Amino acid sequence: MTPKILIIGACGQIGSELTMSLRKTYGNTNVVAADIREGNEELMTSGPFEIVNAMDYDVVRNCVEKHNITDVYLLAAMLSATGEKFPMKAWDLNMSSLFHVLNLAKEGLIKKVFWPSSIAVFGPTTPRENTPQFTIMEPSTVYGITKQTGERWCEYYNNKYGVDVRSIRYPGLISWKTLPGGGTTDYAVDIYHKAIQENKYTCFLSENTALPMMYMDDAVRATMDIMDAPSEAIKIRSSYNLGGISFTPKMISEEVKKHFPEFEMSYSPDFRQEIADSWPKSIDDTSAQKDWNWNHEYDLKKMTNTMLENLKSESV
Ligand code: AKB
Repeated sequence: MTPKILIIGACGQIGSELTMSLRKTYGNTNVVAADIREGNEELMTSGPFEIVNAMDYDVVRNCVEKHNITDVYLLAAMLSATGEKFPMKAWDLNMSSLFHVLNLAKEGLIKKVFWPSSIAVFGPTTPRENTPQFTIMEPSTVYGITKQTGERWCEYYNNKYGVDVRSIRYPGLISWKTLPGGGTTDYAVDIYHKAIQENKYTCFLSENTALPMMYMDDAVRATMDIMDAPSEAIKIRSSYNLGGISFTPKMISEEVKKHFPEFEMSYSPDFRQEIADSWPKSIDDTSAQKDWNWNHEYDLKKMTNTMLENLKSESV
């Protein structure tokens, strides 16, 4: 049976690309995009679009009932850097939206839930190299605390109420279509825009700060694959580690220099440095590989070529 999908937070960095991929696979009319604000023309006109405040249970429920939704992808969230500026808002948004969707699934109104977690669930006491699936988790950001708490609740709703919830710990995501907003890994998107516009970039992290990252096409594929997998294959109901590529600001600037030899990178670390220093440098995702055949495709070189090609053709 074709699912009827609702994406909450469809106008954001992941949502805008995931919505179009899901529409391609399941048909435009079967994928409802929803957000608190309007998005780009293509997203709003290629299929159903609704204004939805993810914190308002009645609005979310009405939308689910109106469109006979079976699967919800909940992407609305406040990310790590903005979360540090507005801790209570981050907690309210990230937790209330999750409870609304989990409770709709518990009541039997929807069948399947996707909820993204993040490498932010890890903290300064976590082993930072090749971070295991199961390890010490003491997140030190509000965003990380919401994601860690959310993981516990997802697992609880699955164990106690049989809710079919699936989740991935996204690394930093890199894309050219929609800008990220308020994250610590955003530098790895900004750098490409600034390389094209100004041939220079001042990075808010120091040159040797390694973080796990992933190109958007891989992240979208992972999201669709985990949702497509048979329920019994999904053995972890908190959230799966997802590795991708690990690189530093210096490594990405060297890759950019291959395209723009005059490109200049400087460093001016701010409050986001402390956040980055509390996160893993690289991730072990063998559980995802084993359970639902995950494998990433993009490396730093291929990602840089793709980013610059697309941003260049957009700017002419
Ligand atoms: C952030 O930097 O806050 C996000 C994330 C890693 O979850 N990109």
